[in-house]
Amino acid sequence: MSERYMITTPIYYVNDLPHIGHIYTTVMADIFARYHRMKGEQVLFLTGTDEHGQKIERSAKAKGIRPIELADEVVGRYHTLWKQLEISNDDFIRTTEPRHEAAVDEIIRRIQANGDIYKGEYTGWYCAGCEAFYTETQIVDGRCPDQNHPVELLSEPSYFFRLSAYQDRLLNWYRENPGCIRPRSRYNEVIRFVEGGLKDLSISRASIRWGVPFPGDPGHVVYVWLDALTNYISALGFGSDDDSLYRQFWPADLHLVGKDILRFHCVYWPAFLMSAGLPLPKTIFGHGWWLRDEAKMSKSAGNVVRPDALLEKFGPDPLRYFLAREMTFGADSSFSEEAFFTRYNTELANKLGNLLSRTISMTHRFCGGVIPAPESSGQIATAAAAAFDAYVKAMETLKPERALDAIWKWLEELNGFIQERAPWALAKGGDAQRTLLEQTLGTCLEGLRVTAILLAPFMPGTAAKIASHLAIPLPDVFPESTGLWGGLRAGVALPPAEPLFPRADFKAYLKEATMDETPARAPEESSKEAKTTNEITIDQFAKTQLVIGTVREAERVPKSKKLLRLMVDLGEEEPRQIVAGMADKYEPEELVGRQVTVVANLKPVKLMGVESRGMVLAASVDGEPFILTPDGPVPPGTGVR
Ligand code: ME8
Repeated sequence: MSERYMITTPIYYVNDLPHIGHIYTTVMADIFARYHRMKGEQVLFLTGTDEHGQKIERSAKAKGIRPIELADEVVGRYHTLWKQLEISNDDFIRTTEPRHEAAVDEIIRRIQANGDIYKGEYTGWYCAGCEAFYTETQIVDGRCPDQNHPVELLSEPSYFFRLSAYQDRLLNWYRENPGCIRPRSRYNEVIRFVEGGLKDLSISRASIRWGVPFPGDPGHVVYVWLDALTNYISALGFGSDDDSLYRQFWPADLHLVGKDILRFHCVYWPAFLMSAGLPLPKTIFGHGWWLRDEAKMSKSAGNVVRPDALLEKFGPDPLRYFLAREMTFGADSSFSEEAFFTRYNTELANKLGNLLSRTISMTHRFCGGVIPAPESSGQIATAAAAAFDAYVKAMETLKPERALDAIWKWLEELNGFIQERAPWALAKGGDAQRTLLEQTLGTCLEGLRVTAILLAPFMPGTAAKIASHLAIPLPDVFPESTGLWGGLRAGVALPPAEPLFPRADFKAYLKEATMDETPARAPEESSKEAKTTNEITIDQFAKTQLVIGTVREAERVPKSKKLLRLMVDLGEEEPRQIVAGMADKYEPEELVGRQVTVVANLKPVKLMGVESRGMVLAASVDGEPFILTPDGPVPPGTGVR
């Protein structure tokens, strides 16, 4: 029987559409769920929505619809978004479902049977306009926070939970289980709070209608947090005839929540469970907040980032990657689109994407597109095992950003290995260098296969794409660290490479995002217009001298990140010096011997002080150059018609 692992997100309120904050918690939970599935464990990953209470009642009223209609609409948005983001939740619980109400009923009956519920008076600031109670901290200058109505101090009958009786038991639980609240700073924070003393908690409201009726007293509804927290067991069938999932999966291994709701999860929830005689969750992790301009991103602050534009442009993986990479799990972090583009271009496009496309294109050029066998052991195989061990250690200690660090460190090694071996130079060494060349490229391809396995929980679509580029499926389960290396299928033909992460232009994105009513014009449309207004005759075209040349020398232009100085043989007496902006993508050594298409009669210009007498043509995919090479070798100077 494999181990079982249960992970949850908070259930989100349906009075707001999801934003980056909600996405973050759910993506991180998904990464851990996928990681544990790949460990061969039986995973139950739960998310859902919190649909009862005053907030929802009021939001629906403001829209002139019933609360359940509002809930249905927002739940639809959540389902679509989780699908777009490849969230692999096993269940989605809604607090308005009968299975949930049955569990709330059952937990309250158990708490009641334990003598922890009594009837008393709830006193709060009542707003007649909203028909709602507010707490002292919510009211502003004697008025309600949302509508600015006057409020008055009123009491209503309420059921109370004897939270005060649980202070010592909670403190004992924290002390005996130092890993029950993570990270450590939050653990200390909760202990300090509980040491300060606990008051009994009002767990029913007579003034609200939208909720679960209080067992035995339908004039009250259950307090929204007791209702909501019970989702973690109602989804498992607790309180129903079939509670097999509850027996199999409870207690949860990890409740992942934002630090805003730590107290509910670390104080109220364990106390309710203790009173009901149920096991307590193993770990509650309170992660930090995404901030915007130093403030917590939230609907009420009006500073939320919605994911739509980024998801539409990039698909799920770059956003999943960015969220996991940019934030230290547990700490706060500022969200900025600029940081997203920077990571995307420098890490995903330039490093990972480029490594894959270079390795595959060299395999096509130097090995006829057939996968060569990797080295069976050696520096790179050892580094792969070390990266895997570091990655596992980081994931097991809830440090996902360190797991990504381990992957990047490993990719740097792989990159360094290619540079050192220089397959483009080995390719010129004839038969003597053949074996080394093949082993080098095989090792790089195998390294990329290992990378895909490690990336799978973070970027499932990208991992699958890399695997299909390498013509081999990803394993469902991590191999043992000793069996990680060597799964590549030598002798199999490689499909042609497609760019994994085309470079993205932040300025263009901003321009599009800020174009108000006018929808951004699709690139085909604008080029259509260019065609009709900028037509040229064949004679005009003939004025451009296009010729094929062979690169004889290549080096970086000093102090420039982008420019390469090429000496290109155009069949003339002397090779031509041409400066090309390709250093992001191509190593100088890779280009030597390669045939390129050149505009030969361009007026000379100086670039970074170096004269350029012509231009090397390349297809440009979002700024990433793809050199145009003839279909087969031709004599230097051959014209292009
Ligand atoms: O609190 N940064 O629901 P909610 C990071 N229904 N995470 C954020 C965030 C931000 N700026 N903003 C929101 C509720 N989150 C209750 C929960 S559970 C039994 C009931 C995430 O819709 C984070 O996980 O307000 C936070 O805890 C949660 O969304 C709050 O979602």
